Amino acid sequence: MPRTALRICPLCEATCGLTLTIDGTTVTGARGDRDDVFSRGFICPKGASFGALDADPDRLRAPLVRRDGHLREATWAEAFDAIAEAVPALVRQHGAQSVGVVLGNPNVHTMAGALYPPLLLKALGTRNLFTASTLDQMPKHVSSGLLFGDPFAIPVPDLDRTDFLLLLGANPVESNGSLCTAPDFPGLLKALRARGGKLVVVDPRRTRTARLADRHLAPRPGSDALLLAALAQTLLAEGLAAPGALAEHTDGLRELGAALASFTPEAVAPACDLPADEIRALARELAAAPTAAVYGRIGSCTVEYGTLASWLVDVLNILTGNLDRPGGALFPLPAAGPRPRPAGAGKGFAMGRWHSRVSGHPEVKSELPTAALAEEIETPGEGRIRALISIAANPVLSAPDGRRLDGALAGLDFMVSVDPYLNETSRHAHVVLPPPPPAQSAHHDFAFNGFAIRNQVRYTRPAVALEADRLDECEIHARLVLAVSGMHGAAPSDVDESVIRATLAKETADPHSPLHGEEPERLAGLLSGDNGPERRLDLMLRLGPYGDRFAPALRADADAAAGTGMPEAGADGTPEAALSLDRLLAHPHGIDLGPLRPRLPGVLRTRSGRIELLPDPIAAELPRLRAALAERPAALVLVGRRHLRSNNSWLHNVPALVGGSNRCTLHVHPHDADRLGLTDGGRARITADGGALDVPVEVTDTVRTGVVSLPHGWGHDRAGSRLSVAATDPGVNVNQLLDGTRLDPLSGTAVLNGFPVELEPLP
Ligand SMILES: Nc1nc2c(c(=O)[nH]1)N[C@H]1C(S)=C(S)[C@@H](COP(=O)(O)OP(=O)(O)OC[C@H]3O[C@@H](n4cnc5c(=O)[nH]c(N)nc54)[C@H](O)[C@@H]3O)O[C@H]1N2
Ligand SMILES: Nc1nc2c(c(=O)[nH]1)N[C@H]1C(S)=C(S)[C@@H](COP(=O)(O)OP(=O)(O)OC[C@H]3O[C@@H](n4cnc5c(=O)[nH]c(N)nc54)[C@H](O)[C@@H]3O)O[C@H]1N2
Ligand code: SF4
Ligand SMILES: [Mo]
Repeated sequence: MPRTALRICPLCEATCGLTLTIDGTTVTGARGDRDDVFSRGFICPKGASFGALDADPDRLRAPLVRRDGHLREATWAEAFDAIAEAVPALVRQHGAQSVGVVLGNPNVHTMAGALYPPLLLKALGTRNLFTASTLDQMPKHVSSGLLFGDPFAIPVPDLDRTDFLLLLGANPVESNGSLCTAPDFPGLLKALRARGGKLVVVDPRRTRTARLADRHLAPRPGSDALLLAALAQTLLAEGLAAPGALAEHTDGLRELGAALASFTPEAVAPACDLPADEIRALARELAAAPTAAVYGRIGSCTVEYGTLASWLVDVLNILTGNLDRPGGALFPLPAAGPRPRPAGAGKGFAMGRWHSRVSGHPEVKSELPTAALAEEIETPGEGRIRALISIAANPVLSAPDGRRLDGALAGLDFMVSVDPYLNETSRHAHVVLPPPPPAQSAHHDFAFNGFAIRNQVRYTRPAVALEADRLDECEIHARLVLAVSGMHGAAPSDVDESVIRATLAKETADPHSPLHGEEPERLAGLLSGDNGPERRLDLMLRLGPYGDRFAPALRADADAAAGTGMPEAGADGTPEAALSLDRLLAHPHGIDLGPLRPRLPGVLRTRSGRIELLPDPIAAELPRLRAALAERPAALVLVGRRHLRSNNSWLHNVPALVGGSNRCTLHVHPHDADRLGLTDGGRARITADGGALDVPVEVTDTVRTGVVSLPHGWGHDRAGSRLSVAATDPGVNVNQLLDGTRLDPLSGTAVLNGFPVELEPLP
């Protein structure tokens, strides 16, 4: 008899609740869970293919260990023995920096990826950390770090209530949103318009999102910072800036006017290739909207002035008084996150505390640019990376100059990949540790609840029991931590228990905590959960903003002993919000914690305890932006694109998700095609800093003139991978066009959009 089970979808940031149909141990279907408190039944084609992805025959079933140059199946014990033998020895001989760590995107989609990498890094003591952030949202972390003192204090647009949404460089109808977790983003945009709100989309392509908009502006790629600066300048110059209550928490309002004075609409219009009148009109509309939110993503981050653009997004939210108010952009309060702290001065946000060895890139958030990984492996000298631990990452396709990185990985002394596939990156590993298919994993969104448009909390236990000979990914990570830290063979639960003890020791020592003076050991004994990760989730929920803080158990004891009650728990003071794992398990479709609420000034961790509107590193970047006004733009630049049925580099192996319009083709505007002698269905050679690619051409006016578009995550033609479906239509790796030198300097983020290319027809 088929049964059903719930599973939060891990395939994009929307985190939809799915109802899986399961026959035996096979997922035979997936539909949206109509009772999910957040997604209410929404599903997209990726979620609907959950079963096919889960059962992909190319998924690795057992660990692989390299012997005599060949990767062969091995037992888990053999795999971890190999790691415990190699890594500590390398560290002893060459130091902690000789081990690099790469963390890829799916780490934010697994519980393991949230709970263990910090422990792994601590155990290794390496500063050579590279993540997907420097191919993605690092500019936003930097701008939030500088403005608010906390790189994770990222305001999200209040899609449910806003009257005006200005959306730049994002295509949520295909991506389903990012740094804005909102199931059915397309439906929310339609609802916004249906209630009389306005949507303005800024994108050099007429995307499916742009087609939903009241207005679509198609500027020259890379010019968002200029456009946004001109919007801010207009507000300030025309007396339209109205920060309202924010003013009392904000420094630098007066200085901002002078800093942006030269970015008038007329000054930026040629570089943006937009009429000055239209920029001015947009600024006035933004100011006039009862509530409004400005939101920028990939197309405004992975560009030359990504940090400035990210900063200006929030400058506009502040100048219009929309930051931290309903209908504007608000700070979420996730259930498993820290409790809000009292307002006051914080430690501030420091960058550049150390630098990369070869090119001297400043660290940001303890990370170095992923674009610099290859040179850190290749360049001889003290501190060279000799071993790499890659978790859920495929930088050979996702980062600039994959060919160089491919070569560099091949030269490593030792490499571990935690990955379900043998792909372009993991094929270089000496040990591959495959996590189980997603139906066999529990799920909670530690990362995305912090960016969700509604506070809510959900947890799903494994929908299918873990197969024999499989290890849960949390256990894989825990064993990895033990293997590199000289504790090989200890129980993986020791890793979790030591975190629990350390957290409780800190909590009970805190005089402001209601748990001050309690016995950590006793509290640990009160935790529920079937395993280490569940116990840690229980702890985080109970200590979190809506947590019960152990009140029921302690109150029962206290009442019995002395009759003194514990303080009421929960953000809204109601026992209903008193969260714990047990409470969550009793609500399989999740618990709604309400709309986002204002959180200022409590979120601020700057040294001043105020919003620092014009921080020094930003002010120092503005002259560079000003200089861009005089630069002659390249004749042809490239931007990316995402397809609804794709996900970065790893979903091309599911037959239902590839083919049709999801192909690796170059979009070229008809005028450019005519000018260059290109034809629809023909082929072209595209050349840039990092190399040349031969690509099929699709002539379409959905891309503006002077811009071509090629998706990323393709190029599945390397020997030694095991991706049989993807290999039949491999596509090309767009990132081969880059040599890794183009970075947004403040954040170390690779410029993946708006770089110059040349194009010629192929016979
Ligand atoms: N040109 C260009 N390049 C880009 C982008 C772009 O827009 N344009 N986008 C960038 C962005 S935003 C990102 S986030 C990066 C993403 O790039 P990466 O961080 O490299 O992530 P993916 O390409 O998604 O590869 C994910 C890897 O994780 C593995 N995996 C899948 N599920 C699991 C799991 O449950 N556990 C584990 N351990 N592994 C798993 C997959 O097999 C795959 O090897 O790409 C970036 N690269
Ligand atoms: N289907 C699908 N969904 C995904 C992913 C996927 O690969 N496929 N990846 C996931 C990940 S890791 C992420 S980070 C998110 C990203 O989610 P989004 O930020 O929505 O990313 P994209 O869909 O790439 O949209 C970026 C848009 O920016 C435009 N653009 C390029 N350059 C510029 C510019 O200079 N200025 C402006 N204004 N626009 C520009 C591009 O034309 C493109 O339409 O999506 C996530 N969801
Ligand atoms: S929108 Fe994202 S989370 Fe929802 S079903 Fe699709 S891939 Fe899964
Ligand atoms: Mo991403």
